[in-house]
Amino acid sequence: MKIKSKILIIAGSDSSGGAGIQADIKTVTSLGSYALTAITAVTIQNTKGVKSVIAIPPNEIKNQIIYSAKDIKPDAIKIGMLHSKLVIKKVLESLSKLNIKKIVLDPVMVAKGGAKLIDKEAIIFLKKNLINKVSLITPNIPEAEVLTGIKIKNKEDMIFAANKLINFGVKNVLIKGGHLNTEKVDDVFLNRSDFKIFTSKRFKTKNTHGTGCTLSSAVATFFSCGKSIKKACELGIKYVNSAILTNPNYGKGHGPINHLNSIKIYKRFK
Ligand code: PXL
Repeated sequence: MKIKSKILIIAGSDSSGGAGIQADIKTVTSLGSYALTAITAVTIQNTKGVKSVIAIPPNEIKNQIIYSAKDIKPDAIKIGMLHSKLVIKKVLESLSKLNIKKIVLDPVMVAKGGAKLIDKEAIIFLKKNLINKVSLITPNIPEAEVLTGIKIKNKEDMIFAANKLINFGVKNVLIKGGHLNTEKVDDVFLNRSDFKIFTSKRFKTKNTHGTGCTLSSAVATFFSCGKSIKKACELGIKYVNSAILTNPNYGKGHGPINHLNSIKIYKRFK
């Protein structure tokens, strides 16, 4: 198979392999594209929770981005865990040197078990300086609440919050409804001229670790290949749903999803 596009992933490492940069690389690869990476932090974790977070020096994050992406030019960028204001500053400096238009930001804040992956000062800085410079942001309900100050209890609140984010200067937003206690899952997509609610079946499983990372990487990949941002969201949601449905049930806590759901292995490698 010919490689379709190149994606630069800027995110944290998850040693359990289900979320973070591991989920991102698996997603980009399983959807037929090439992944290059800049690691922002190393988390030590398993399916039961995060044991520790080790920060990579901000300048080294910038160096990873520039040194690799100046050589192999990405078609799109996916940004995940950015834990401090200085890290965000260095990422912004790097982006201004690369001139890549397609950027998807997953405003990662808290891991599944509740561990904080970003500090307060960084959230304020991200809201002011980063969310309006990317193509799309993909907050979940708690992240959308923090970014907007709106308490989100239902679909109408999600739409209200999405509008507020657009008024902040965000180009496209996809608020993911998985955290609401609803029978089906509604994800709200909005920009200045378009609005769409993607409704999915809710799967009864604890194995949803890394769904946010996976979705934003999938959207970045489809977007990089020429799909519209809305279509890329639709296809990304489809990929994640299929990955949840076929999850391998690994570990004793919140297990990973099946990133390989899109892959067929040639007979000659069996
Ligand atoms: O799902 C958010 C997330 C992002 N990045 C890293 C993570 C997690 C959740 O565990 O570990 C590195």
